Amino acid sequence: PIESSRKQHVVVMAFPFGTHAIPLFNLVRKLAIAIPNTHFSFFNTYNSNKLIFLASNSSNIPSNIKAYNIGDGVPMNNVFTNHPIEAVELFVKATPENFYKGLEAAITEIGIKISSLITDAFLSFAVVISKEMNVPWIPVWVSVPYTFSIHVYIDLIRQLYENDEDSDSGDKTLELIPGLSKIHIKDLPDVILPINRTNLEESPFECMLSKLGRMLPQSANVDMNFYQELYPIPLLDDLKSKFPNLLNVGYLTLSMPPPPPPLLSDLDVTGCLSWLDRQKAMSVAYISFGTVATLPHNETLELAEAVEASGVPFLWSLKDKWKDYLPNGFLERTSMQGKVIPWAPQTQVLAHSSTGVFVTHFGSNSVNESIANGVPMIGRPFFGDHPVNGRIVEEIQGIGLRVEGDVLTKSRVIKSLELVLVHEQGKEMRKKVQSLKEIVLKAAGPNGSAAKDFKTLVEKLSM
Ligand code: U2F
Repeated sequence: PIESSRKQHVVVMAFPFGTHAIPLFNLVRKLAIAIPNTHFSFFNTYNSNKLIFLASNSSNIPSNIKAYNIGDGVPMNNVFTNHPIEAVELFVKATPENFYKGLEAAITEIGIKISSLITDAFLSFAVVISKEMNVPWIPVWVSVPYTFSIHVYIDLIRQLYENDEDSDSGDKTLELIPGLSKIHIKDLPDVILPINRTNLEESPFECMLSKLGRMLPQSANVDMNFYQELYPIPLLDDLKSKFPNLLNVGYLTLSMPPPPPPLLSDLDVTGCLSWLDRQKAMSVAYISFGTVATLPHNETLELAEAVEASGVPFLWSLKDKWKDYLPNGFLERTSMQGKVIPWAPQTQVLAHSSTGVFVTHFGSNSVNESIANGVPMIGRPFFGDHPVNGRIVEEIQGIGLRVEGDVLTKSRVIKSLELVLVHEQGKEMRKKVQSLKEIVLKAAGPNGSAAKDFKTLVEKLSM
């Protein structure tokens, strides 16, 4: 055994898609620093581990974390179609056997019995592993607590709405669920209600997610990528009554409080931060649709035309392979107005005083980062939790708007940009998001609720 002086052995299992593994890893890194005599085995696929370790500069990784690559389920010589969910389905089919293999390797190598199992909450089979090993299961919910609650209530929601054939049933709201009365049926992730999707048979991934509502209550603790102070009271009370050990450890893709400004040379490979330095305060539209969604060709055209016609300075994170979707001559014509870059240092961009609005897909981490930096949003949701997040931003928090019909057109984008950047309504949104930022800063401070909940987690793991 290589680590015999270490007392505890925490096994961590990641979900290697979207921006799930990074927040989980950031939590584990904080834990490893807080409990140096505990060993952390981090299981994730090779590709996702590669991304994390590139992003976090290996010298910053505590020595009591060891990463293991587990199988991604992709057959040899597999040719992917262009559908992002394909890799997810192959991975899910390979679970839990791929994780069991990792477990065997880690137990042999580390030589210490496992004391706790922390996993991405999506991995619902973890409850079985935790029972076999007689250790507590601690799921981490990366999305917002509202979607957590939707999964907890999946059976009730299905019972009430599954066979609802009313033509306006999508507009009904989840009145019966505490704190969710503004969420519409049509906002729900596809997996919740089969009427929302075209294929009636559940795929392996959907099957895994469908089980969550029954598995999560068997966990020891649930950790949220969220702050207790941001919940509507009915949602918090309800979840606390069902999950007395609910912990809100704060936004996990951000260092809170924010670190001092980075050395530009480290981060600003594209020059976007120094470009932002030259723009007027709160004038720039930052555009990014996250790591998974692809904006359709026609909407890319409409968005580009809108941005150009509006004259609003813009910074657009757009992968090189999608640049061909831009209108002819767009890059040349707008070279003084904005910048298109393949990847942005998003948290620094949102923290910059020139950024005035975030045009987003409403991915959970993006929304968190926008709130933490007090930036209002214009959103175009795609799938999963995006529509719920958009509803919260627009109707519950009032800190942004969802583009009409969830589809970008030139006129809708121009109208939305004007509304947020110029009109009184936009100023209201900014005020509200600024006050949420203040709440977050306080909650994330040394005496805030997130530090308290983190300490509780550390104590549980050290027992
Ligand atoms: C999946 O979401 P995504 O990965 O598409 O989106 P986010 O949760 O918003 O996370 C994107 C992250 O990538 C970073 C950004 C976020 O931390 O700061 N980023 C960046 O640094 N530079 C760029 O140019 C672009 C992005 C999924 F689609 C959603 O449904 C889920 O809500 C989400 C979390 O579960 O995972």
